[in-house]
Amino acid sequence: MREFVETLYDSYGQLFRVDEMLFEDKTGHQHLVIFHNAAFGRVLVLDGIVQTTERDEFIYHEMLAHVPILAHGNARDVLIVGGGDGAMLREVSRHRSVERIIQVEIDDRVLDLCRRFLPRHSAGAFDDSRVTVLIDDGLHFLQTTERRFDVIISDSTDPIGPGEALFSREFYAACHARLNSGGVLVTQNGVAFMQPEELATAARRLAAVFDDWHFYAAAIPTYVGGIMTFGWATDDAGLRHIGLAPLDERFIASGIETRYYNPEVHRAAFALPRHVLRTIGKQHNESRP
Ligand code: AG3
Repeated sequence: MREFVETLYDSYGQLFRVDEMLFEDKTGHQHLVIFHNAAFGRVLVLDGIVQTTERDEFIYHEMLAHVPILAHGNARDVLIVGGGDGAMLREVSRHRSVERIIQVEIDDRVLDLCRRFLPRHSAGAFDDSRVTVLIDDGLHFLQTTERRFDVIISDSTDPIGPGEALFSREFYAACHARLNSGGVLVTQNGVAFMQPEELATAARRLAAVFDDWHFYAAAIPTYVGGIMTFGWATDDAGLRHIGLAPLDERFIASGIETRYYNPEVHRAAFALPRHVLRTIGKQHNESRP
């Protein structure tokens, strides 16, 4: 393979030059490819869809980890569903105030191969004593565990293949049931311009389960087609409207160095363009509490 063409969309996509093919195989769950590209570094592809690259992964992982944890302000128990490359775990574990992190990943081969070929993603986070990694289906785990969490992060693939269950009403309901009061769920919901139906479906399902829900956004170069939206769901409406002052205070106290996240970006990310609002069935951004 000298070039990789992403197959997510029928009539539009992105092409990478494969400068070095590092690994290609079928795991029990999905087709996995890791290659090197001069512009993006190492690239992980699952079932023909780019999951993460060394160059731009920080945007996605910082926004899915720091926004909920800093908005919450007192997160001790964090659950990561999916995220086998380990970068979400790396960002979550930067919060010294988090006491326990459980990661549930369905595909153990993704974990092993990413530790081997994408070591900068996890950057040692799997060795953190606060971390427990379970190989399980995320929905099954949530429906059977007795644990509760302050923050749940769904770091999934698209709703095709093994990731599909992580976009179901049952999954959102199971997350809701396992959140402590004041807890928050964040989810990966694809590129709004290219995947409006997926987004609209997620909005309806989150709305059916949580008192307060919205989406927030970031542009990630290798999730092509415009801004990606992240789901935000909680029963505590105040979390979404947290002011700059407390965020600044928490962010500084955390001592975390970021490359994308800052409190202004955090707040601004919840301001959605009108076509996205229309897709999720809202009239306005509800940016004032
Ligand atoms: N999971 C999100 C991949 C989304 C790709 N989809 C897309 N472009 N619509 C990434 C896992 C990183 N830890």
